[in-house]
Amino acid sequence: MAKSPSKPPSKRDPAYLASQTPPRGTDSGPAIAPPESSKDAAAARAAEVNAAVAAMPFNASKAGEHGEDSAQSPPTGESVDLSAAASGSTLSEVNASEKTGEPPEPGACPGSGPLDRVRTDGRGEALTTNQGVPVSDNQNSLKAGVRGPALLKDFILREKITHFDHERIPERIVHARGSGAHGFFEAYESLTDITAASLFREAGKVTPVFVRFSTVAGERGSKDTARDVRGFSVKFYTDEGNWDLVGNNMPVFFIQDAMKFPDLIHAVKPEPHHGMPQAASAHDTFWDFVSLMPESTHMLMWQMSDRAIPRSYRMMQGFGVHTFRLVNAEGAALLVKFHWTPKLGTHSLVWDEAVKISGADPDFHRRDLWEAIDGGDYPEWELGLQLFTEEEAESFEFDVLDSTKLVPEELVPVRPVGRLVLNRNPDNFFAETEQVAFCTAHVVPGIDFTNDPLLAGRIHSYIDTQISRLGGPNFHEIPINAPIVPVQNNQRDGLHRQAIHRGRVSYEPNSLGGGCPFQAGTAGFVSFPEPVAGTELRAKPEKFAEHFRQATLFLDSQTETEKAHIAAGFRFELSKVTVPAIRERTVSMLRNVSEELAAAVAEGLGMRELPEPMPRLVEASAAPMAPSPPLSLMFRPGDGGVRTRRVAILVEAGIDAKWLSATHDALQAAGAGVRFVGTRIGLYDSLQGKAVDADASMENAPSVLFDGMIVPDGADLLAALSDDGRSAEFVRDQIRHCKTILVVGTGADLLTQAGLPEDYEDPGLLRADTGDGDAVARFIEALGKHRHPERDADPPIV
Ligand code: HDE
Repeated sequence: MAKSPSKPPSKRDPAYLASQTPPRGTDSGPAIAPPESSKDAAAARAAEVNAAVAAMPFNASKAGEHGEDSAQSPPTGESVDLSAAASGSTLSEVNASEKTGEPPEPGACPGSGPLDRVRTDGRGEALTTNQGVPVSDNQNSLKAGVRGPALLKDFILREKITHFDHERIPERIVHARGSGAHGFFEAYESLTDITAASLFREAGKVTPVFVRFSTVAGERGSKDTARDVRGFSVKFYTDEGNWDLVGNNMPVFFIQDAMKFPDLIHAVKPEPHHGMPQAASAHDTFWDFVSLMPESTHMLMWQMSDRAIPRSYRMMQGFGVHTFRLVNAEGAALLVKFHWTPKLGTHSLVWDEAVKISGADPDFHRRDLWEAIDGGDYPEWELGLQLFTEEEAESFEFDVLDSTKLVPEELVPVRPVGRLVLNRNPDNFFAETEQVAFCTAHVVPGIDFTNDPLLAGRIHSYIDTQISRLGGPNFHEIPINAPIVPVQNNQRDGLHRQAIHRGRVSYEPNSLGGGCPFQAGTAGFVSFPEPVAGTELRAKPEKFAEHFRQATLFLDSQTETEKAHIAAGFRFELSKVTVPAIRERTVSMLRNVSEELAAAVAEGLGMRELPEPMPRLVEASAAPMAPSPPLSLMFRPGDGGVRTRRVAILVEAGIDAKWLSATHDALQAAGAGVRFVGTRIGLYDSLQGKAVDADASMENAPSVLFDGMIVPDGADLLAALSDDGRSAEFVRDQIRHCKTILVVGTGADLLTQAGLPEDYEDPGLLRADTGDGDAVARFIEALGKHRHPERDADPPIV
């Protein structure tokens, strides 16, 4: 709110003075301010500052600081327009140089601009030191004679080595392994009736985002395909500041209270005595902990399911997990759960495949995301909201503040409100993906918290962890973290400060700085006025004590194949446990979810008898919850297309080049990524005489890296492939992992070599002759199904 300074009374008028010295000092000063019309720059500044200060004879905002009403409509702070001279640190700022530049425009904050302000490009440039000194020789250190000692004064060598010595920063304590990309969020419609959040203000509104996907337990260099929860963090750079939705690919969590998070993570991380296993929950300490924490049962169902081994980051859902609150401009609020739904559908790996991929390509998910975006296949998700009132929440049989529970879609449908598209890979992994700092405390007007006790701990933890990870309190200034709107406040100093704040005011209220930056009042973030009353205590609400009904709901909502994979997941993990009593305790917990599941796991572990069911805190109610189909991975098959699906065509000498290029072109036209896989890479003579160039080999690109494969026709080709034992193995893994296989003519022989009975059939196994014009179309259709559960068997058929 700008207003003009009022005129001082006449006896204070400089005209009243006989004489005065110009105000030059940084201490002491005259009794009467100099005239505003003064030609002397210092005097004019003193006059303007005095007038601005006089314009605020008292703090007019004070009256608005008290009482409940003012909490909901805090006053906007007073402010006065000041010239550059009056608001600056020094009159000498007019002496611009190539380094200082000109004084800024009012409100300037270049640290918040687009990233091009820091993007660096070395094209056509010579090498320099960090001080910009051109480097004449980047090969040799400075020595006394060619065989003489290196000299301490070699500042170029020392700068280079010193910087190198400090290139690493601490990795994230959880979610250390991850990959990120830029993109945008586009709102489908105006949600102003529900939330004041500016990103939902109108249909078509576009907000830039940075998204990071991650695993939880592994270290920064660990494999991508570990069985684990995946992080799904979205930083929205809204025009009212940054909003971070830091979610996971599963809608529930292991624990209910932040107090238990360090225990959970200590249990799942490599065991402290020998530092093993890496990126795996299949070990004693994890199962010891979770089997003593029955509230984790529901999450364990998700974690043992194929959700924990996604095919791609692009093919998994995301969830905000906690119940949040949306608040509109009138202050009316609704509770909300956030859902991300991938356009490509939800698809997963199978365990044997995930294990092999982790050897073949530990960067499997990182590569997949990067290649899809670079290839123009921009991954897309739809944001959905489950909206409900406090009264509705009261009526649910579970507590919406309990993060081990989800709100079934049958109870509250998911309303689609916008789409997220990732269309820009980062330029620099460290500067962007590694340094991005997500934080659940980063909310914007219109989005608020609830009292979920897990969320409370997160609101503290994320900022706190960045301070040690990113080296101080100014991590918000790192370009990837800076908002796109100006940052204006009185926080100052600290390690690595980038902003150079003009002026001498770093407090509020002030009048010396014209009151700026002033408090935004109702235009700012106003916390939702949730009534709070209660006794200080450490306890949980009663409804938190029910631990098994939603675990059963999840299991009952799965297809038979998914159920079998869940049982196999428990079997594998518990088989890695060394202490039988931990296995037994876990199985006793599973008896409260499903007798069938507990029996299957016990059988798989060779247990002779089932342990007693774990005592429940709440008696099982008679009727289980009705299955919720959206909880199955199969519920979202995607559009059935094959875009970005990877197909291997085996090649060897004697390949029919004409057939090969027609097949390749048809697959590529459908959007699939095709590789010619030979027994080695390089050139092979085709039937037509011309060479075919294999860009991959069975050694460098094994079968697990492909969603489907084709074995071409040809006696010579078959003979050459059959000489290499890896050919049958290549086919065997495709069979075992229920992938789409097309064998043309003699190619069928490799199926037999892989151990498949000759009369075996299923919808994913296609046989054709070279002349069969329909074969590729049938292959593409089958490939669109992702996988063929009809072939799934435990133990596998080959
Ligand atoms: Fe996190 N979590 N977390 N978490 N979390 C971190 O913050 C924490 C929780 C999640 O891509 C850390 O910047 C506590 C639930 C993701 O950079 C740390 C609690 C959910 C990421 C932290 C939780 C998550 C993190 C480590 C219990 C799903 C990766 C580095 C009170 C909704 C963000 C960092 C990225 C990262 C603490 C529980 C998701 C230590 C204390 C529940 C996706 O601050």
